[in-house]
This record gives sequence, structure tokens and C-alpha cells, in this order.
Amino acid sequence: MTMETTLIILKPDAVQRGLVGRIISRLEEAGLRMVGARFLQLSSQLAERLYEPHRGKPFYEGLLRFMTSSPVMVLAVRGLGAITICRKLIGETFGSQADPGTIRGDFGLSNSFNLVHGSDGPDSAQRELAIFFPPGDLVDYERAIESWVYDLSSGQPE
Ligand code: 3AN
Repeated sequence: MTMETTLIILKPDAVQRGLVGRIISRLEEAGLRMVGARFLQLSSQLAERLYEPHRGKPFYEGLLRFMTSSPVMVLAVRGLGAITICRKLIGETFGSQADPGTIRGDFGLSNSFNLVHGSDGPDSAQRELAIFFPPGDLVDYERAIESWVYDLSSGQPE
């Protein structure tokens, strides 16, 4: 596994329902490290950039309306294999199908209001992070607990 950074968005329903802290806790408790954060209401332009790959799909217009309807919390999250790990922590796309134990499975029921976005691969992570965090904006730092989150005895985190 390699050290990765992924884009996580706590969507308008997460903010309105007061779940921001609990969802961030899920990521922190797993050992992931936050390296960027922004709280903002998405403009149409930003939402269109983010969801460019979905342009033209039946749910696209509704998705843009939802994502611009209220503020969101945008996070850059770092860890070994962070992209896949975050997708697993988030759960299946539709809240109604997401397993218990996942964020979507534990906190939601709706298919369109599904609380969290997480980049689905290295290319989308890079593209999506660049939308919200200009070069140099992410904050790299050492955590005191790092050697308990990862086995560092080989010199590489494992
Ligand atoms: P995920 O967020 O699990 O990666 P994607 O990338 O397939 O899901 O879809 C992006 C977003 O579009 C989803 N988070 C969800 O909000 C919305 N979406 C996807 N498929 C549908 C659908 N069939 N109906 C309504 N919204 C959808």
C-alpha cells in the first residue's frame, strides 16, 4: 500500500443533520490523518467541476441542486491506501444498500442524500483535490501517535 491523499466531502445532509463531528471521528478513529479542510457552500461552477464525470446522467441535475443547497465540509485525508479505505468506511453509494458499520449504513437511509463523497481512485483523487486545495495548501505534519497507528519498525509504515 502507498501513502495516499483522498478528497472527502461531508455533504449538505451531513452538515444539516449535525453529523460532521461524528463522521470525521470515524475517519480519525481509523487512524487517517486530516491534511486539509474547508467549510463552504459550493457554487454551481465548483459542483459542476466536481461532478464533471457524471454530466448528462439522469441524476446529474438533482445531484448539483443537492450539493449546492447548503454548506459542505471538504477534507483532504491521508493514510496508507486512504482512497480504498475511505470508500470502505463510507459504504455503498445508496444509503439503503450500505452495510451497517459503514458511515452511509449507520447514519442514512436515502439513496440520493448519502452524506459523504469519497474519491473513487488515484486519478479522481488528484483531480478532485486540485479543485479545492491549490498546490501547497495541504498541511503535512508529524503526529505523535504515528508509531502506534502504523508499525514503523521496518522504516516504512506498515
Ligand atoms: P459514490 O459517491 O459512491 O462514488 P458515484 O460516484 O457513482 O457514487 O456517484 C456520485 C454521486 O452521485 C453519488 N454520491 C450519489 O450522490 C449520486 N448518485 C449516483 N447514482 C445515483 C442515482 N442512480 N440516483 C441518484 N443519485 C445518484
